[in-house]
Amino acid sequence: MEMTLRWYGSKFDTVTLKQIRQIPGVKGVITTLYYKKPGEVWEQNEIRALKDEVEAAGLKIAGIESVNVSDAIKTGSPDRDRDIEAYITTLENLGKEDIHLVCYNFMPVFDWTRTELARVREDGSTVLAYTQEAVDALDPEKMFESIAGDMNGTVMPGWEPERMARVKELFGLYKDIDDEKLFANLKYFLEKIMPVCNRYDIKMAIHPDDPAWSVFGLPRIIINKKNILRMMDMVDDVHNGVTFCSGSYGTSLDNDLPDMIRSLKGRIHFAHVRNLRFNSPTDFEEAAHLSSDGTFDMYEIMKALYDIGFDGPIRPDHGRMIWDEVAMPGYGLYDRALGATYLNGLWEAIEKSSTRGV
Ligand SMILES: [Mn+2]
Repeated sequence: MEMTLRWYGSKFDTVTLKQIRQIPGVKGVITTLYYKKPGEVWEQNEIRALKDEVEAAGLKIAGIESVNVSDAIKTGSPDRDRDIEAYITTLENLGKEDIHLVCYNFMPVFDWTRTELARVREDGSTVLAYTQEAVDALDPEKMFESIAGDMNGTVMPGWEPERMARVKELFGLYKDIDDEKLFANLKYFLEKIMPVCNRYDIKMAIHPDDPAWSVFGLPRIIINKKNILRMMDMVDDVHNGVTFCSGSYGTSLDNDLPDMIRSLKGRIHFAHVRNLRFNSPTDFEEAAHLSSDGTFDMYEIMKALYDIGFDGPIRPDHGRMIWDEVAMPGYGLYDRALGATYLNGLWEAIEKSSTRGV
């Protein structure tokens, strides 16, 4: 595996490339053109400029997170072919710049959903948290307002103010979309982009829905082993793959994470590894990466990735806010650096004990 850190670009991120370069073992970033709207083409010169900036800092672009998929594609509206054409051009331009991994998601209306962005833990750190009770009590149109004040002046992916101003309209677009239609629209999209992915060897890595169940009555399909295997089968091409995000699949305690990893051998192109602590099955908070701080056995997760021969980029995911850092919730430097170091330590131990037969 290749340890990386997500980076939003110098205009949007509080963390610098220099800081990332100084985290032991981190050689690459997972980045994006954060200002691009779904449906817009990423021009090759824009990608090149981003690449030059990353390389000048002694790092490489290990992959893109994300090239966002438009609502027209997700809902299968008449405009979708135009947006798919733009997506294909973007993939072509990424391929020409030697970038071979693209993370994306197929979540309707909301990206990942949390009800608190700064829950205070017993050690004074703050974390993102979710309670189903809070969601049930909330008007979805007020969701944005309820969390906007906690973003520390940043714009969180999927929670752009201009998008959230259209929430009512977005709900309208999805009113006739159920799980089956969403699966069909995903299949249509994947079949259209597979030729360009094959031509440039671009691995598409779908990010799971978070949380892994329906919120506000919207369909959610990338949530469990059954559905993700269905997706792998419906477009059976190695370039149709998965971002294995332990924190997102892990929101459902029915998901056996190491078992899911083993069942996706050869199709996991990117891994997000983080821990959650469950206070009840419907109340979880994002813990430190360390196994004992949360609910997941992080050794078993890393061991499963090792056992299937995972060799793609991996990154620590949302971190706690610690040491008085002010950053995008989940995306500060300090706790993610601790996470990277811990995951590197687990990997080294697994690798050495496997190859030495101890
Ligand atoms: Mn993730």
